[in-house]
Amino acid sequence: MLGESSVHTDGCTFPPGFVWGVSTAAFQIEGATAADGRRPSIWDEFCARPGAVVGGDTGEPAADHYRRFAADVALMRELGVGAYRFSLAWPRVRPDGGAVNPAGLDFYEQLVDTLLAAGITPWPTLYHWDLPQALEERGGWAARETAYRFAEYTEAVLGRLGDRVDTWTTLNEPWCAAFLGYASGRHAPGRTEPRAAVAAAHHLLLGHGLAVDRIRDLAPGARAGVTFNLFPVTPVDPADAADRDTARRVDGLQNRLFLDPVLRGHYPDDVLADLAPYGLADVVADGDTARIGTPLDLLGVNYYRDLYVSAVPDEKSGLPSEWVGAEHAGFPDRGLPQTDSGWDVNAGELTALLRRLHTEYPRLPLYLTENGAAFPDRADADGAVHDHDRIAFIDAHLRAAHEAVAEGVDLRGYFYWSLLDNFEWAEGYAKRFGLVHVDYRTQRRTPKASASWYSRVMADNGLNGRR
Ligand code: IFM
Repeated sequence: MLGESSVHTDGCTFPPGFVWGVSTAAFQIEGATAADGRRPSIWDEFCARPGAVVGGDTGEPAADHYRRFAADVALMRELGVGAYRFSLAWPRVRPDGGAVNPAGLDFYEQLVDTLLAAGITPWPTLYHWDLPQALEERGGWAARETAYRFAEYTEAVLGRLGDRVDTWTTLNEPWCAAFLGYASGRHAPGRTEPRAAVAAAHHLLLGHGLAVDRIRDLAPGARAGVTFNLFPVTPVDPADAADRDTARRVDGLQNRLFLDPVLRGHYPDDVLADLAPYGLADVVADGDTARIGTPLDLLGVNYYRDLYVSAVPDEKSGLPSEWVGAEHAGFPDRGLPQTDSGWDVNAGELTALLRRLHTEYPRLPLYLTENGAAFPDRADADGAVHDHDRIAFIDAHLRAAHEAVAEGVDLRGYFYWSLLDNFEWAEGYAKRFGLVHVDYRTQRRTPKASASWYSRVMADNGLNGRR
């Protein structure tokens, strides 16, 4: 036991007040990419490049949520969703990174007010990867200036919504934004410049720290947090020094590069050494780490998979595996079941991850802000989807999360990714993560079997003894 806990393991019931939610992100569902003054983001530009996104898919029409948000909120209400985690599109709010576009803020104000009227807690994220293209043209996240523009964007959002939102998240998964965006080039802006990726990671974190300051100033009493995608890492051969060192490095770049400055106020020494050739120390100015380490109220954790690593470089780029994403790194196959994304399903490692966070970065409430899976869902003639694989996936991860809670880990919420099928970045629309099926031709929404199952879980505050 990690500490005193009043939680009973039998029945898999979560503590009172546990937050049950669903997650989405602006570019993945909104569509309407040219509406009401929105200007292009790096993802609009990336999607236009031949071969960048599977099937040539783009941010249009996505799930047309920009026009259908009221119906989507009504659907969430029917499902009994407690909190809705969504992101705001910076290119709607400050379309070129500069002047504010009031129409962009109007949209999010309506969304938030509609959620509040439906009794659903709005849980906004300020940055989920859609940087205004105009800022990319001035250097993107590799440029320090972008962190200051992010603070100004935060100011504009808080100025409008700071009086009615309780919990703010600054960034979603900065590892992806920095390393997939600027090193492997598999995400927008598609750059393959390792030094730029390292600078981007630091500037994202600096932007986070500056944004937290703005949140404190403009919404006193609101909670501020950040969301990281974190990975338990196991060496394939623990007896092999090279595999062990790969595991240390992968953990360093994918986990501790973000956790340590934010929660301990400094970069880890081994990561600074690993990244010395790529100039990490060169971009850290006096006072940055203090600003990045400004105290938070909660940590958002996105968990999809663990990593089972050995010392193999990425064939295409020659970069270390942790820079390109495990699915491209050529790590050995363990024979575990996999999702449609090719990700191993290993729920047990979620318990280990939560335990580690609780022990190594103590006293911070944790929320699972994303967990979910794409499966090759097949709709019947009437549109019904019997996605029992997704139900089994969520069930297993909730049991793993509950085990951590029963040990005393301060986990306070779970958000399924995602409410709707959506644009899965470089994979386009082919990968479906939703509880709700979207027919992209008609925009018809059909809740899958997992939606009614999850609706009961939320109502019961857990699995209620279900097997
Ligand atoms: O779709 C993404 C989301 O945008 C960020 N976290 C992982 C999800 C599934 O890949």
